[in-house]
Amino acid sequence: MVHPPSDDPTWWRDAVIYEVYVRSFADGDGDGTGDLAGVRSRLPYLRDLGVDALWFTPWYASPMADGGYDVADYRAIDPAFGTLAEAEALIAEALALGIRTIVDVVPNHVSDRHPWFRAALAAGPGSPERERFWFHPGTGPDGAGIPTHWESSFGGGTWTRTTNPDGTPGEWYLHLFTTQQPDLNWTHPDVWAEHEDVLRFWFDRGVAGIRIDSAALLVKDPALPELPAPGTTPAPGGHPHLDRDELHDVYRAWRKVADSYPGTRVLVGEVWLDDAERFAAYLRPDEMHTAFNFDVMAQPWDAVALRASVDRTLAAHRGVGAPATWVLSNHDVTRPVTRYGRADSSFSFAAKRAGTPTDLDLGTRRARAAALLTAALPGSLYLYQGDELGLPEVEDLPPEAVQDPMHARSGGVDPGRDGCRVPLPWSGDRPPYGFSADPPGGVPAEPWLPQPAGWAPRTVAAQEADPGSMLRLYRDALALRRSEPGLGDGDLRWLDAGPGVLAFARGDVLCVVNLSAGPVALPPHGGVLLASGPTDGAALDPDTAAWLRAA
Ligand code: TEU
Repeated sequence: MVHPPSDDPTWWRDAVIYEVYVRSFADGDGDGTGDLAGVRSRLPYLRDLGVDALWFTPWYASPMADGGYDVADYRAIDPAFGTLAEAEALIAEALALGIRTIVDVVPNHVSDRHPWFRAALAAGPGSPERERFWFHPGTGPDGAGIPTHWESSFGGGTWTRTTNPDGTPGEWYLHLFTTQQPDLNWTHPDVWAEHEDVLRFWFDRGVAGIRIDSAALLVKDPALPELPAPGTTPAPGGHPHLDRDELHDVYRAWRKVADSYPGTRVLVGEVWLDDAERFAAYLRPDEMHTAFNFDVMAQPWDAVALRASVDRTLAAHRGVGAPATWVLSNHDVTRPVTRYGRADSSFSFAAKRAGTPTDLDLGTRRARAAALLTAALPGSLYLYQGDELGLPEVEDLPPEAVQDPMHARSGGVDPGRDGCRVPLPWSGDRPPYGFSADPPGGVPAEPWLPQPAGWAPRTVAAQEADPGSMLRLYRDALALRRSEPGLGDGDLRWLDAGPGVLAFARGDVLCVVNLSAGPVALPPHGGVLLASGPTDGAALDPDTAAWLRAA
């Protein structure tokens, strides 16, 4: 069934957006790394799943020091993934199947192999080339002290010292992430002009949106002050490198670029902020269209916490007229079936709970219920590849296979994020489970991260044949979401269903989620539309959700 994208200017307000982590989606040339040929070969799968748009994590030329979030050239596709011509073909083919494309732009930093950074290193201290970055002398008589004690969210410090052409130690440069990701200076006009041009480059190629990486980090206090003391909160907008007020001018300029194109081209921000009002400020009508709402993802499987999070989210968005987004996971966080099977099922980077026991059957039941909960909430929905297959986090990757820099930078303490990036299983009963096509006359290379034994029941082929599978649940849910006028954008009305139960009405669809320890009676209804587990229509088991026709 083809759903051509309408020219509806509000398409993004209720879109279902599927995140493609290109390296791990499908490998068309058999070298063990996912690529654009692989995605093109699997477009019918994405159409049948029922998604409206694809968000591609960075597919640009990159040394892959951070899985492509270290971009060396925004106007070229990394050779491991394919060519620009293939990207253009992919965008067109997806659109012909009714699927829009969103690309990822990483404005906080570039790769240390980017021509600007190479030129800056070559040109030396005091040069105009260095002004596009944050080069700074060190402290102390020999300049050996770091300019600030800011901490990287990847572990370790945020400054690396350069070496002068004569071999003596030189200036330091700022990188909030890895050493290979120097931060750009957003007070520099070149940085503004270059990014607006990159947006145009991709809008000209037909993309419908831009995902903005680390969107609240770009602007730094030029005085480079130390961080506020632990436990103290800086004045709003006054943190040295997070959520500074000047950021809003950047996104107003980007919005003008987006609005200059026909069809509605959208900006989606990756904005990690605890303060819902500060978060919503990025969604004012002349800034971004939407941003990832990580608040619900961070909550444990608990009715009170989840309801409070939904209410907080909806209230903050209402204030700016933007639709909420619902996000259960992405390529940075622990897979939901693993998270929800733990005694503490909340998520935070600081306390990644690898190694703590999980009950995957319980986690899977809850992740199924969470899928129906989030798909019924008002706004747009994000789905990370593999969650529709109920893949667990792979927590026993051999340390030598792990590539995520978070692992090495933490001295091996943080497991890193590769456990949710293992290549998808498509078919068959052993690795590579159809992930890699056979290269001409040969057998495929090993996948870039090893896939576990025992994933045969989790392949797409196995799940297509199983009416009780996660894949079939997602397909059914997304089809209903499309056909039910009450779902998608709009408002919700909470129903009183007793402690431990979330229940709300969306038009004439009711969503009931049982997070309590025992079965609960369903409210009066006119039929079960879909349920995440068995139900007789009268009661709902624990950790189960149902969509009902209102009575
Ligand atoms: O993630 C941003 C990111 O990891 C931080 O904002 C982090 O979440 C925060 O500090 C938590 O405290 C994006 C990408 O999604 C990720 O894959 C990249 O590694 C990162 O940016 C750097 O580009």
